[in-house]
Amino acid sequence: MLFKTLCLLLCLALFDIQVNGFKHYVAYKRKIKFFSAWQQCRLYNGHLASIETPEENAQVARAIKAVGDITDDWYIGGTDIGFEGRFVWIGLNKIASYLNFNPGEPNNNKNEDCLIMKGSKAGEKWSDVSCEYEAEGFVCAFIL
Ligand SMILES: [Ca+2]
Ligand SMILES: [Ca+2]
Repeated sequence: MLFKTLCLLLCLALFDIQVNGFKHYVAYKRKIKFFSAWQQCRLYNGHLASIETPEENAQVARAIKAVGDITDDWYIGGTDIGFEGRFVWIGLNKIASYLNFNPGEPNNNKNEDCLIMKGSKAGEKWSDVSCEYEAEGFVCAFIL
C-alpha cells in the first residue's frame, strides 16, 4: 500500500514537472504574422511563448532584448480568436490567467485577436494586434 502511494506520488510529481516544466524562451527577429510564428515554433518543437507569471514575462523580455529592440512588437502565443475578450495560450490550451496588458489594451481595435509584447516606460507589456500584422519577430517557449 505504501509502495503504491509512493509510486502514485512520484508519477504525479513527474507529471507536474512535464506540465509545469521550466520554460526556456528564444526570440527570433523575423518579420512574420501570428499564425506563421505559431507554426514556426511548432516546427522547432516548442510553442509560441506562453507567459503565466511575472518571472516568465521578464524571461521573455530578456530573450527579445538578446536579439533585438524590445520597443518593437514581438508575438507571444496568446489569442482571443475563439471567444472575444478571453485570451488563451494556444501552446498550452489554457486560459490566460496572469495578464500584463499595456494601458488601454486590449482594445480589440478593428478586431485584434493576437498578442504581442512591446516594451515602454510602463514596462514590458502586452497589446492585442491584428493576427495579420507583421511583427518584428516572435518568441518561442521550450519546456525543458
Ligand atoms: Ca479580440
Ligand atoms: Ca490593441
